[in-house]
Amino acid sequence: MQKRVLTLATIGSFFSAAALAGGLSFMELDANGDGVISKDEAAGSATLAPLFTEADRNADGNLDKDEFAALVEPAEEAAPAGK
Ligand SMILES: [Ca+2]
Ligand SMILES: [Ca+2]
Repeated sequence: MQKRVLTLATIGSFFSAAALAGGLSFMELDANGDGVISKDEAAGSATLAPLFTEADRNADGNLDKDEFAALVEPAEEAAPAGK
């Protein structure tokens, strides 16, 4: 089960993952409003579920807002400067 999730996350490149996740809303995904997206909450999203393991950078089983932001927003430093 875990292995399958990892494989799916690995197949999608980081950038396509970010593009996919761009349509996600943290508040919608955080169903119980505790400020983090648990694995169970992520499982409710066909888009986020396969990305969860990759997105959970500190591997605590929850996506906090920083981890979620890193997933949905491609690295800012890669964007052209000025606007
Ligand atoms: Ca939650
Ligand atoms: Ca985490």
